[in-house]
Amino acid sequence: MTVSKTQVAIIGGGPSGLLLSQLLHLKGIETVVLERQTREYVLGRIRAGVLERGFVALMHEAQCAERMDREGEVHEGFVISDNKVMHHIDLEGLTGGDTVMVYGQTEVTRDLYDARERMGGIVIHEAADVQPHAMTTDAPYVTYTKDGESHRIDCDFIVGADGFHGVSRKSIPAGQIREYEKVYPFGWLGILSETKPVHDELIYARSERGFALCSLRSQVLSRYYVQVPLTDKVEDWSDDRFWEELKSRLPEEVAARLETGPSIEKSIAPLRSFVCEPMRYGNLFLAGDAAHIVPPTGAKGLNSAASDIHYLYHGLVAHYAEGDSSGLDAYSDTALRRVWKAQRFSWWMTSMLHNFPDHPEFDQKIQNIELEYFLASEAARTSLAENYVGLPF
Ligand code: FAS
Ligand code: PHB
Repeated sequence: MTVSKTQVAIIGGGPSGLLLSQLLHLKGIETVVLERQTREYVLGRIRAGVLERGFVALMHEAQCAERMDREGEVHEGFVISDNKVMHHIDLEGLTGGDTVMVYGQTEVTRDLYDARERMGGIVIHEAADVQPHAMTTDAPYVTYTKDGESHRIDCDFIVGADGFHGVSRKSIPAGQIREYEKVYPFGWLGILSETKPVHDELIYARSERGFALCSLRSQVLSRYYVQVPLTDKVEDWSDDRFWEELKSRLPEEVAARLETGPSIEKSIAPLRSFVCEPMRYGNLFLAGDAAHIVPPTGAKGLNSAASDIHYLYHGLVAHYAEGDSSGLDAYSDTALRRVWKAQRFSWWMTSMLHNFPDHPEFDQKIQNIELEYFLASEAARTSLAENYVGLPF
């Protein structure tokens, strides 16, 4: 077994782990990132598309924002289509100037990988059997295997940035954490197509046939979703069937100009809300999807990971630079306060825009009037807008 040492061992080479590694590096703090997949596999996953202003600021602080600023699209608003009537949500006007950046998670992750490589970062891919140890001692360590060789990394802190299905949260003794979960009775069927986006802003569509979302990655790459029953399988959905269903959920004038084409990615994601409390166990800190999951309706998944990383980064810098561990000690409570606000918004957007076929009639009536109220009230739209652009860190 080879033994090495670092200051912060990070499990997971997704956006959370890579962003933290990059930020800490710039402050002279050593990290090692252990990722079980190949870089190509990680970059092959199609996920988030909308970045809050806080995430954009962190990418600048990480010196990884150059391509995002060049190729990303700043969006000043989005559209809610309520039974085919379009309502513009003026994010910039309602928040006094705040906007969001449309730039895919795949590109964020690519930029972070490139920066880590450019700056000599240690990212170990295809690290198998990663396991945190001695988490409640002052000498925690992580073991893993690669190419048949066993390795151990001694460290001061371990960060579990290994997503919902990772090993970190599952390594915490059951009695030490509480888990909160809500599973929604439907999923999102998403496709990526090399077509011109149907609208210059995102369209969140509520229709009698179910929810749909029109998004984009660039002016030549579109991302679309439709709500589907949990029983559906991707193979049930030909491209033609997808396009017809999407059109049926959009206003006629939008459907008429929809450019269709072959899907270059097609997948169904289940929707769940999940939070693990606390987000710390001894010297193991959980961040991002390892600690919480939201339905993607409010575009808060990746953006909730960003605020975790912000708090953890500042806590670790204060610890190493000033011997002040108050940020680390407050991390879980501080992160969870913002996580739960993102949970609330994601649950609310999901509850308001999706069809719940098994809901009692009273709930259906409340859902209808909720959207009608929010679209008619400037105060309500302001609340929606300030959550969508991202609450302050
Ligand atoms: P990630 O899951 O991205 O990264 C964790 C990394 O850890 C992975 O690369 C994994 O391979 C690695 N790992 C796991 N176990 C390991 C182990 N034992 N050892 C070593 N490495 C291990 N958010 C949005 O805002 N909008 C969306 O539209 C959206 N769509 C999504 C669709 C899907 C199918 C999923 C799963 C998520 C989606 N999300 C979306 C949320 C998503 O963007 C996450 O919030 C984001 O990936 C969080 O990043 P990480 O915390 O880095 O976790
Ligand atoms: C996406 O572009 O993938 C996307 C955008 C906004 C969301 C969810 C997904 O709320």
